[in-house]
Amino acid sequence: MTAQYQVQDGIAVITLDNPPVNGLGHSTRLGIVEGMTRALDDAAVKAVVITGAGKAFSGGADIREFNTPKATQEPTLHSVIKVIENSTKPVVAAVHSVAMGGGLELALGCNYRVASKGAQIALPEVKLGILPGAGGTQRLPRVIGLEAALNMIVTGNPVPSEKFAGTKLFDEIVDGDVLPAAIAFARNAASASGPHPKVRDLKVRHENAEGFLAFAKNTVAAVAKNFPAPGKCVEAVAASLKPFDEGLRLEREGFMFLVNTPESRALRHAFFGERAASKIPDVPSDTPTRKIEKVAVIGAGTMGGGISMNFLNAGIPVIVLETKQEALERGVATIRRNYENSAKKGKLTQEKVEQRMGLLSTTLSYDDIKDADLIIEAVFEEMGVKETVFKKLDEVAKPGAILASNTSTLDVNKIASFTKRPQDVVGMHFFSPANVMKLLEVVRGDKTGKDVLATVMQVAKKIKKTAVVSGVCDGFIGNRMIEQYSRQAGYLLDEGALPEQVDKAIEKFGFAMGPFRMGDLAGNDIGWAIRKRRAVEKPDIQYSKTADLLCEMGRFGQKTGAGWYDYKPGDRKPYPNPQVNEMIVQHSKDLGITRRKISDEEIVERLVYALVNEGAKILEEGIASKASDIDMVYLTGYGFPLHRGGPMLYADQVGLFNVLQAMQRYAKGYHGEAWEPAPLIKKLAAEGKGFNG
Ligand code: T1G
Repeated sequence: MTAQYQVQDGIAVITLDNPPVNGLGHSTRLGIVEGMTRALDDAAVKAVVITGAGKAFSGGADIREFNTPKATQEPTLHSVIKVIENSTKPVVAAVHSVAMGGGLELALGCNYRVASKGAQIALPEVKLGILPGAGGTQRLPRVIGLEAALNMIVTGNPVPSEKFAGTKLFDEIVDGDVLPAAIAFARNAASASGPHPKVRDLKVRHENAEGFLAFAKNTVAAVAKNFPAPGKCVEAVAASLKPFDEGLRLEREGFMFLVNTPESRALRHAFFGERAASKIPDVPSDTPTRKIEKVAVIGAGTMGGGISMNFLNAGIPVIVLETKQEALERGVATIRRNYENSAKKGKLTQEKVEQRMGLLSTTLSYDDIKDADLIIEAVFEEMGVKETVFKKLDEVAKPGAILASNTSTLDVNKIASFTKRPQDVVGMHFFSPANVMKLLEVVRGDKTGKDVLATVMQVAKKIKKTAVVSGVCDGFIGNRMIEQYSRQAGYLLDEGALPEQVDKAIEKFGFAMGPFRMGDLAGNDIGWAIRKRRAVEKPDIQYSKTADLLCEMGRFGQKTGAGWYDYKPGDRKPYPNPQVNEMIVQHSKDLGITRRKISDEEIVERLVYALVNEGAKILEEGIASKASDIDMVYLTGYGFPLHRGGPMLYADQVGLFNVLQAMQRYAKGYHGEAWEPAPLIKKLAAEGKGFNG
């Protein structure tokens, strides 16, 4: 049983003990009921206290049980709470550290609640695409009021316990150890005559509930267009104005609807995917890590500056190395300007700006970075330049320093070979703007040490990045897959589509930005240079020539005010350009292609399945160790819609059999060679399985 029972001088203490966060899995729920039964059967026991071992009271229902028989196996959390509410002896929740989701609902089922100051209190179910399913939407409004409860449930955000002082949520809030206080409270309660209060007996009062709820419903509908849960949360909380059992029934209906939605599966997939990404199959979680107390960044350009900010934000000193003083000054000025802009928006205090800038130093000499624990180069993306830098680093960096390259496609093994310490070399591929994008691709060289990987994953968490380990290949995970996506986008133009139709179709699917708007933002000349390099290295890979023709027109994108679209100064809105569209139509003629009407569905299938197919190859080659890693790359680095869960989960939801059918259809069309299905897709489709099990 993952709940302990002991009696302390007439007070029974039930301790949830299901590491890491006392998730209310079936065995824990059983343990609580067994403990309650023992307490009620023992005449010497006058009251009961429920608390949690370790770092949480309870992090809520065990979300790993969702969509498995255990989730609904009795005693369900509802049944556990009913046992507590029917207790003839007072039950006190001793809440510390974290009480979230079902954990808070469990506490709300008790007669009394004592909390330690600073405990994080939340009903975060909405972030998993569901709603509090064990009475939270009915009991929370009864103890903190309709508006405060609705806000907590619709946002899912944690609130420190002391904010609820004076409400019926907590009868006492204590500094320090909550258990002794709760036991004393229970002893007092036991001496008082019953009946002891039940939250369900309280009434929700609001002077204009109807008006408030109508406003809330409209507000939520406006911002949650891809997610059904927030709207259902409003409906469930509105039911708290009805008799308790009716409200509970309506809450249950809402929960059962949401838990089976694809959006909830996507959100739960992302929740676990984020955590699973930090686990590297052959790197034990107790691998010793190196201390990182001083970071050096080589290059004060856009990437170097953004990279530096991540460490400054985490309170880690950074020294930036450049070759010219004016480059250093420009870089530092950009960093300061970014912080000042955040301060102007109220996101940062001026004191914090100065504190972070105070951690930044600069130099023109490699000698000044020799004591850095981690050195990240963000210099020009050309192997010769990398070679010069890493040979120099090999000379000056102290033994044990981690030498990281921010390269976005170059061979990290080759870069490591420029040093006598390949075990200390790793790729840390940040995404622009590096101080904003959450994704960090950690590129593992053949010789990269396991402790180096463990250290970089630890540092990534500290600088609030979602780190995903990639093997060495051209483009690692994200860029290798986007290559195939871009190829299909170009082919669609050759066959009959125009940029605006392609972008609109995939943005309707949920992407933040379609391929042509993205090209204009990133710079079409970057892809142009890569295609020229590829033409030499991989002549068999064909692309639509339209992107090259566009660059030959000097239309590099927003930076030149014109790309696939036109742009007006100060306006990032894309305006279709007749000459570009004429060029595309003319190119089809030059190819002898009779342009055809292409459906939005085909556009979405070809762009997304191109990602899926390449992702499957990346999995087969071991470049990525799990499908959820690929999904995390796309959710955090490429604007893939969160409500779809990432390309690999989306393919699972469509069904790999159907994905394969579509790919085989496209294989008969224009440049069908691009649709050779990855063997893994054929295998899983034949077995009726998905990438994520
Ligand atoms: N179930 C199962 N595992 C969980 C879990 C949960 N609820 N919460 C966390 N974990 C795992 C997590 O995967 C990781 O595992 C480890 O615990 C540490 O997590 C009926 C139905 C609690 C604030 O949404 O917000 O109750 O990677 O790295 O930073 O209405 O975890 O170590 O193997 O995040 O200290 C509602 C989700 C559930 C809370 C701790 N509850 N969790 O943060 O550690 S639905 C939640 C969190 C529900 C009821 C409904 C955080 C945390 P591993 P961590 P942390």
